[in-house]
Amino acid sequence: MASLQQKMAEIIPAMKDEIKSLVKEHGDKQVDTVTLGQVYGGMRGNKVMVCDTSEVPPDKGLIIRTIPIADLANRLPEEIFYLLCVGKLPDKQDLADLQAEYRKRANVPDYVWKVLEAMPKDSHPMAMLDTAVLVLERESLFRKRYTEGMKKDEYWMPMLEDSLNLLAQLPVIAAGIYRMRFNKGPRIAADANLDWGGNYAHMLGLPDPTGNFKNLMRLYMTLHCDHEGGNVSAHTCHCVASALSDIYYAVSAGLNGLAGPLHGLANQECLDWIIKTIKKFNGAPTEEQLSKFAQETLDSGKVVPGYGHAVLRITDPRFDAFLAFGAKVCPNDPVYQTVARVFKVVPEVLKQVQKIKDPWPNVDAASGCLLYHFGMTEFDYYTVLFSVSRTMGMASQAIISRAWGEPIERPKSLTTAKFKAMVTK
Ligand code: CMX
Repeated sequence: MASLQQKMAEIIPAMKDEIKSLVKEHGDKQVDTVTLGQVYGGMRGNKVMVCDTSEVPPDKGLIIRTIPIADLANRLPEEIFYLLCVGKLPDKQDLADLQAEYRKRANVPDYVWKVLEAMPKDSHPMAMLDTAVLVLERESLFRKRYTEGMKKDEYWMPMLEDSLNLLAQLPVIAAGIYRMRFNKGPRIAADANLDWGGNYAHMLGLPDPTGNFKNLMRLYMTLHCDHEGGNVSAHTCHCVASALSDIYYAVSAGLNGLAGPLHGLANQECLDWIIKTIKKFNGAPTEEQLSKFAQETLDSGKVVPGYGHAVLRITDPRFDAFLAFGAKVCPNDPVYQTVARVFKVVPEVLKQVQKIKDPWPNVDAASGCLLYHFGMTEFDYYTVLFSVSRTMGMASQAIISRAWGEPIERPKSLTTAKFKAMVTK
């Protein structure tokens, strides 16, 4: 057994005992109340899920286990996956072992490419990625072992094996989709000397004479890894996995949610918005012009993409990390400068709209301009990058849920007539 599997095997029994006795001793205690407004308002703020990999306090932003994301920005994504699963950062040997596991498992079956090639040429890259993950379900060790009658205590082990296989293959598939969908030429083979994020950048095939595109990919993969349990992709993955569906079914479902414009697709919308302003004003717009353009966007009934959040009430620390990276590598790029200028004016515009609870930028507001700087101008692809990273969070959450034996999710729904009767009697 390799070290991640070993480490998880060491910590899981205590975690299970803790949850079991917590629920046994305090299972009848109230932890939240639900208002009718929340029922009709997307369950915003209802504390009804468990997620031990990360949390997002509204005034702090993402914390992985106990470490704020800002303190992890220089870590490799492999280290982050280990941290998500185990609760501690890996040492040098643990990291090398995990990287070796990824290398060993990175071969993508031929039938995946055949299915992708058969899809219409103008398919959205997210539809291609989600399809590829679903097609790979054929490989699921969990499903095989479950059919053979494995014991409940062992469920998490093939979930971890499947997750490692999926994570090893995702950058290969995602880079292949980029090259196929945007006519970039044949697929590029992995470089055995590179780390997971660096290899993804390498296989995308964009020119990278300084190595900074690889650094951006490492940062990108680290920053997007997880965002607690209630966001659409994590929640969907969680719900599907609770039926004991394997990780391929569950992650593919979660990624379908990430493809929505109010969630992961916002990064492509955001850069589109920025480029539109640059085109409209023939170059990087002034603060006054941006302020006016933001107001026009609101007046036309659209959202300003990249701003606002269902949970956060501060500037997203992941946005800060991207902005700091841009200040180092491309401070004079007009698209980067526009993003930085938008940050100065848009919160003030959004603050004037009473209903908007969070006028601050989220992660999607800054990532696109950096991709654009390095020559990745195909906006439709951006959410695929987000997906490769977010699979770490979805997979680690699913492995942990299966390890403590989380039951199938089944909240209760009522008709509007029943709710009406409840609140008006
Ligand atoms: N521009 C315009 N209006 C906005 C807004 C924005 N950036 N952010 C919120 N609002 C509006 C909402 O649309 C909502 O209007 P209605 O009541 O008319 O429907 C109102 O303000 C209240 O919304 P809220 O409670 O502040 O925010 P929600 O929790 O409902 O929504 C989010 C959160 C992210 C969907 C919303 O802020 C938004 O649409 N932002 C732009 C899209 C975006 O950047 N999404 C990416 C989020 C990060 C991610 O998940 O990847």
